[in-house]
Amino acid sequence: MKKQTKAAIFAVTIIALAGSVTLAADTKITVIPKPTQIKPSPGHFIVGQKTAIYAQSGCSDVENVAKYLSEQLRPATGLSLVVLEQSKAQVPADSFLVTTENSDSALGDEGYELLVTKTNVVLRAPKPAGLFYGVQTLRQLLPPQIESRKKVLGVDWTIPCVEITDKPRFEWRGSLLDCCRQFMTVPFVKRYIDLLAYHKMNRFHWHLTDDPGWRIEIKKYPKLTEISAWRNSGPGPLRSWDNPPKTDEIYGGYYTQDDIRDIVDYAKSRYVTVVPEIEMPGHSSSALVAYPELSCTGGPFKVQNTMGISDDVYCAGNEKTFEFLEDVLSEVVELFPSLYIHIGGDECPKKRWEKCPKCQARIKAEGLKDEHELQSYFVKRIEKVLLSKNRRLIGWDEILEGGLAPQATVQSWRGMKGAIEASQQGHDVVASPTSHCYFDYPYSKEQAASFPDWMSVLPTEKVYTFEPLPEDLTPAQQRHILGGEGNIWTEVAPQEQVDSRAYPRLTALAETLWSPKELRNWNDFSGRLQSHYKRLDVLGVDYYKEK
Ligand code: TNX
Repeated sequence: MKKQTKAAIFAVTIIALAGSVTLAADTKITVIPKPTQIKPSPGHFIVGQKTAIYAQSGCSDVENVAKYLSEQLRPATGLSLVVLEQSKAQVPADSFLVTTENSDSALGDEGYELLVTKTNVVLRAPKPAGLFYGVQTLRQLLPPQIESRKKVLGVDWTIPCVEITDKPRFEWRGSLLDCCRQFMTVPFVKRYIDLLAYHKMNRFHWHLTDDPGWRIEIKKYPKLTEISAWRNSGPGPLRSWDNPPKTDEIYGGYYTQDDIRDIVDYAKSRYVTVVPEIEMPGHSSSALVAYPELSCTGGPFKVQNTMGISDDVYCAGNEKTFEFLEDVLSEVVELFPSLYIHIGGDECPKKRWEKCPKCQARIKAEGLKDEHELQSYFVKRIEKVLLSKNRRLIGWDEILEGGLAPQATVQSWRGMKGAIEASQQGHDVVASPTSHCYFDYPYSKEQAASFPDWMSVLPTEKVYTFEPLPEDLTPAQQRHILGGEGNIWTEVAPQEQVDSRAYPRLTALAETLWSPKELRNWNDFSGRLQSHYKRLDVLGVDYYKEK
């Protein structure tokens, strides 16, 4: 690199650090998450009637990104930008070029470089995922009205001239959505995924089974959707254990296997991997309502219609439990291409196991010390099932108790302790501590007054301080930290409230997981967020308005 170029990059970095990059035409680059490197220059590119999109020839994934770009721009502009195959090395004037050719391999699987000049827009990336993220940046470089689904008149569709080089800090940038405590419709789930992709997030952690409802169709066990998916609560936030609902109104729902395939495909086209979560051994009582023979006591049970954790869990001494779960997981892996399958593993009360003759016999036969080791035995058996299907197990940090399954990945939620322990043991980690990543919690003290008392206050500014890499880890241990997740548990968040739980906190998390640590600056971010709100407004996101 030339000395001059280096100096220029340095100068721009300084400007970028100091605040939003201000351009000659008074256009600000307010992209969230903040790109690694931004070099603005005067002028802008105008998207108009004659603008074309050229895509590298012979690569369907690249062509799909080009088509996606055209589709994103069509409704608001009313322009149908043609997607053409690139035939010459030269980029014609008044066009976009989308290509994986001649890109810098150091940008990795998800990075991209974007060069906007007055004559054209060149988007290069080593891999199609990077091109997809380049398109997300382009959307945010255009006026906010670009997100309108209806034609907008009187707006100049300009993109400021700029050179952006960008790649993510972490490979796992996720969000959990709990569709058990509250059922969410298929279009809503797709929109949730869309908004994740818009913020360059790439994992949708789908919480599909829990005490208050089982939400995934399993062909071999039809009673899971006939019985376990429905509860007597009516709609709305769940009430507490000691104050059950005063109605018998049926509430629930489930996703058919066709729904799931549809959602998984949709997510794939947005470079989002859907990681399903099938809870075991605890948080599983909805399954026991339909199949009480899998419990320690034999039931009968009712689908829980309140918050709280059920004492009834899968019997760990009964072979039928493992047959059932193996069958369920066989159907799950057919539906979800994700390498990782989440098995929950959190908050499993040991009360039933302590009194259950079968569980006690298992402890004895396997030479286990106690019920914690019985849970570890359970998880290790399930890991073998997943490994035999070429999948990897991920579970909440309780799976550390009684000994970690040999190849398990740990999702740390009770602080970062689990993350540290697991990575020190050489295991991969996804970090989502309640302190920074629980977006079901209230934003403020005032809001907290009407929320369950286990929840602490989590303003966006605190989310922005989230650091997934604990300092006291060695570099080798740090490499085990894959990234993080923002979790939307929904005990008290029906579908219509999910937006305001997630946003703006997810925008802050997206930046902590994508952007270089050195660029982190709350004042700069909150300035960009003010502009970003205009985009969220047009997207129809009902974000929470923090004072
Ligand atoms: C803890 S996080 C849970 C969830 C609840 C959440 C509420 C975790 C692994 N378990 O079941 O919904 O707290 O904040």
